Amino acid sequence: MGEAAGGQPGVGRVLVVIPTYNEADNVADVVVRVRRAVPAVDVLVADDNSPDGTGTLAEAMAATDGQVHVLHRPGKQGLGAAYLAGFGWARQHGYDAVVEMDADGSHAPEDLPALLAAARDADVVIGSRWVGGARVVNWPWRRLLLSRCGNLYARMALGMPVSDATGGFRVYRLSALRAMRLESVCSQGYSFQVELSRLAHRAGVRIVEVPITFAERERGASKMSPLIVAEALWRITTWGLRDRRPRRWRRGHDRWP
Ligand SMILES: Nc1nc2c(ncn2[C@@H]2O[C@H](COP(=O)(O)OP(=O)(O)OP(=O)(O)O)[C@@H](O)[C@H]2O)c(=O)[nH]1
Ligand SMILES: [Mg+2]
Repeated sequence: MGEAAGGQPGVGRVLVVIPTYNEADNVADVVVRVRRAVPAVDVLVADDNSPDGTGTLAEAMAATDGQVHVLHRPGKQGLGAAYLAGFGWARQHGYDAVVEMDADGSHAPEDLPALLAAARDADVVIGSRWVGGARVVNWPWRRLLLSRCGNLYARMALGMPVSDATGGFRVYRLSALRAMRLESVCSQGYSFQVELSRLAHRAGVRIVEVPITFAERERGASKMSPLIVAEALWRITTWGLRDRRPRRWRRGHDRWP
């Protein structure tokens, strides 16, 4: 696996997992920028058989760069399923940490060195839009409001000291993912990020937030939908109610580890 064999100091071998669905206009740019920003990391594009040929483009990059890999999945199954498959691939291939990152340019690969530096003293690093020093560029006010309110609700309902529980630019140590018991994960859309924040908090792993510059996607179509927002609201409410119940009422996998 090329330079990645040596890995990141204090973190080990890192795999950047980039889920894609119809990101033909973005995938090459983001992969090149990741490889340039941190040459030692490997990249896995987890593509859900995008009709626009994103998977084929990623395959072409993999053919010329031994640190780029592609996981072809049979069809669109949601962000959560693509990430779980990517995490499984990382475990099988002996990585020590995974990075979650969108393909649409919203997450700047140039912020990756700061996230990986923070991972030296943490199990989970969240690239945060809502801590001091962060910037959100070109987001319409409706999206800003949705993100601020969604995060406020998640923090209150779940009692988590996390400012950006919905953000999808993160580093997880594999040891943390093991402690978080991902077998119980049920989210399809971006409530996946909230669900993993909750599992990390409950597992008691070290979580730190690092400010990032987040930008609105410039090319390609968003996969955000009212259904995804509804799923997040519904799940956060359910988890919040469940977490408040006395421990003896909870079913098996919901007990504290
Ligand atoms: N493999 C896979 N990737 C997906 C799926 N849905 C979304 N993605 C990818 O997940 C990342 C985030 O999706 P976006 O559409 O940008 O969603 P978002 O960032 O919440 O919404 P915007 O702010 O509107 O961009 C992108 O890289 C998408 O291509 C899916 O079903 N399967
Ligand atoms: Mg996006």
